[in-house]
Amino acid sequence: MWANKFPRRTFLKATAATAAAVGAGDVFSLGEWMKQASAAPVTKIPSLCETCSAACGMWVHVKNGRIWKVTGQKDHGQSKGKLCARGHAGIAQAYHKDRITHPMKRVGENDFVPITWEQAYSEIAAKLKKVLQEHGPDKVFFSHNPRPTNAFYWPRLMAAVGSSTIQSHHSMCSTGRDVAYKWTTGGMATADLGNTKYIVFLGRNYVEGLSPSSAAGMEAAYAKGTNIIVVDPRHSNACLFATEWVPIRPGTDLALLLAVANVLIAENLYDKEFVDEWCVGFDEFKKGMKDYTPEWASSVTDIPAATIYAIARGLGKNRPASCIEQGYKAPNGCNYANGTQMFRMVACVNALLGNYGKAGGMKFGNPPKLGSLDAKKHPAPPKPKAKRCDGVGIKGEFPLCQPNQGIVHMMPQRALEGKAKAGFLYRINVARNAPQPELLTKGYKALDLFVVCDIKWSESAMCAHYVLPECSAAEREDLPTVVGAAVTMRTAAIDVVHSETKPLPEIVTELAGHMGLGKYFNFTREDVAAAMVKPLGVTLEDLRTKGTVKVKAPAAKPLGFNTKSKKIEMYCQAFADHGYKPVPEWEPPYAKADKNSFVLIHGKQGFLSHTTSISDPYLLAVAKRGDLERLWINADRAKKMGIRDGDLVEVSSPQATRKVRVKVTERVHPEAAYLPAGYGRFAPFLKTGVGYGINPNDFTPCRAEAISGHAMMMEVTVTIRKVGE
Ligand SMILES: Nc1nc2c(c(=O)[nH]1)N[C@H]1C(S)=C(S)[C@@H](COP(=O)(O)OP(=O)(O)OC[C@H]3O[C@@H](n4cnc5c(=O)[nH]c(N)nc54)[C@H](O)[C@@H]3O)O[C@H]1N2
Ligand SMILES: Nc1nc2c(c(=O)[nH]1)N[C@H]1C(S)=C(S)[C@@H](COP(=O)(O)OP(=O)(O)OC[C@H]3O[C@@H](n4cnc5c(=O)[nH]c(N)nc54)[C@H](O)[C@@H]3O)O[C@H]1N2
Ligand code: SF4
Ligand SMILES: [Mo]
Repeated sequence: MWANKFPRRTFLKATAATAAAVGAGDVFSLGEWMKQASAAPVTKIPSLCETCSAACGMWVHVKNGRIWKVTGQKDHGQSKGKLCARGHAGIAQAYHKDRITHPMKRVGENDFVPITWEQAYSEIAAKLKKVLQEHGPDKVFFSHNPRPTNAFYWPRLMAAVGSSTIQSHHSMCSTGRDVAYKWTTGGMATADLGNTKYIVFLGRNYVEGLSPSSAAGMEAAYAKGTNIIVVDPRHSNACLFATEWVPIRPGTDLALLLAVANVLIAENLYDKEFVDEWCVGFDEFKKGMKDYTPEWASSVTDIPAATIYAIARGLGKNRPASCIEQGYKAPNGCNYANGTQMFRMVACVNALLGNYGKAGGMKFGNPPKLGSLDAKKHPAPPKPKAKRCDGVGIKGEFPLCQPNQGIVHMMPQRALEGKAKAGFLYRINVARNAPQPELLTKGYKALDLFVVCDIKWSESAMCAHYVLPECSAAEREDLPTVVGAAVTMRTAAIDVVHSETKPLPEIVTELAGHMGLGKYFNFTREDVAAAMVKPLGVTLEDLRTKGTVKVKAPAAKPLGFNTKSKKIEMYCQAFADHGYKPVPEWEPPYAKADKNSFVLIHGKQGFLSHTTSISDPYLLAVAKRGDLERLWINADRAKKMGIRDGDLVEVSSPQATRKVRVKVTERVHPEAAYLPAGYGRFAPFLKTGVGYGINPNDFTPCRAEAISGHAMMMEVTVTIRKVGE
């Protein structure tokens, strides 16, 4: 790029000078420099990809102190030797134009000034103390996308402050699923795809919502003839490896599962012994399923009754090597009003198949256990007693939501209601990734203190009083973690690119010091890391050279369920106690299309992570080349509306109106319009990808589902009309 800015006359002069210098035997020539630079040795440093939660093991190849390329670690269970496009591109974040290079203080609308770390810490500490004095720790919250290092440091600081509102990103991701499993099976079991004979995916898309190993696993299962049923209103790329695509009306998977249970029971295809031994409440459950026939479900789901019978019988006849895959975000992790009960049904249908702990069924993980700091030498702060400010665990609000997940997307609303006063965000961009960004932005700005720690500018950072710049993944060593029966750790591949950025452990420790809470941080990150790996017989040096180190798998645990009854709760007493239906019943989604409207669904594209990677110039180029930002609408409906492929349309809901081009296709249910999820950023400080494509969250109101509190991100109908250029 520099050559573009190089005036031609200077360039000619420089070339002549270089030629003369080379003639005189001087090594200073561009050609010589390039030869030396490319011949420079390459060092391979183990790291972990930070671009999505799969955290694949990678080797960073470093040449002349700069990142040259990355490759996947073979021994790491997520990457298995490969990385996806996002991983290859994401490592370049270190050099990204949108990096935050100094601690910043907001002095006006979209107006920030750089300050010193010392000033940032002192001012944050003073303001936080004021909030604590005036309102107590009940009104302080912390939200993050948990990774090993921040999951250790930030909650410890929050506990020291006395706050108990610690939230992960899950209310925008999988809280519906996680709450349902917690109260039904005591935790999440995962499908044994390699050994199953018949598997049903409910929207879950291993090929686009991916890790390299998930996509490869699905391909391998398909190649060996596994029956793979993909239920999705959209023909997603997972259908490449599906025996059958079953299009479904958005938000109605619950009805499908009620009918599958009905058939398994009515046709005696369920595993009676397993149910007798391991389930509670089967009689009530059986009674509850009685009227949910496939004929009934067909009218709700728009799936032919014959297909529903075929799915139920396919599952029943192949049990226990058959299952409903556990799901993630799709379709109900956080997407529809009936999400939590839908996932209760996934757990219950798997129970009817008696597949828990069996080959080809559902298996619980048994990870090796990491150690922790010696509590005598390094006393942890006492467990905070403060009331949470997101309503979690509170009777009448969200008593059954996971306390380690919380309800992150409702905090701006709670700030507007005066229920929250100070907030800290780490590695999370709620203002863009949750519904109704305008409201979120307004709410965050209403806080007395709002601090965001990120590596790049984001929509959330734009709302903050203080922005703390972390150094990027390639520039830091982090705490170890386990993956399968192995330990893995990120190590620093390059020096920090911007000298004023810091790794998180330093930031938290120094901030704690300014709060007068330094006694809870009397250790280094290395001390913590060493304590974590010690019981597994691994050293930090092992990890720094090998990246991922296999350890002995813990002895297999006998089958068991971590619920109150120690069984699978087909009838859930806790649900009954809190006024929720103890046996799942049909509840329609809020959003229903009519002849003038569509339910707006969305989903991942394999080369983008949420909305962040569209700011990568290479991935943006891929999107632009393939017109991949388009809204999908069904060909028949498009024809009736006079809309042709490539037309510009206006999409409207009560929350927003946006313009986008359409992809007219047979690959989407007539009542759904599908928007790829990774577009439409608006933070004014971003230099790449801003304003390209549109974000589904703009259309959806910000609300919390009744049981688990998730964001119901697909509960919205939109109208679509063709507009001129
Ligand atoms: N490329 C990429 N991969 C990722 C990520 C990423 O950002 N990018 N993020 C990671 C994360 S955090 C997550 S949570 C996972 C998410 O992984 P998934 O849950 O597999 O992915 P999504 O794309 O969110 O799922 C949306 C799918 O649900 C379908 N769908 C919509 N409504 C319904 C419905 O009513 N019923 C059914 N059956 N299907 C429906 C959509 O058409 C779409 O295909 O992906 C992970 N992997
Ligand atoms: N439109 C849309 N909305 C979505 C989704 C979507 O695909 N599209 N996906 C949904 C799902 S499944 C999820 S899980 C959530 C995810 O939502 P988030 O948890 O917000 O995840 P990301 O968008 O990946 O990243 C958030 C922020 O982390 C910052 N970051 C990256 N690396 C680092 C680092 O090393 N240190 C620090 N301090 N910051 C870093 C990024 O710059 C970014 O601003 O979004 C949900 N919402
Ligand atoms: S799946 Fe891709 S983006 Fe996610 S961690 Fe692995 S390489 Fe990185
Ligand atoms: Mo997610």
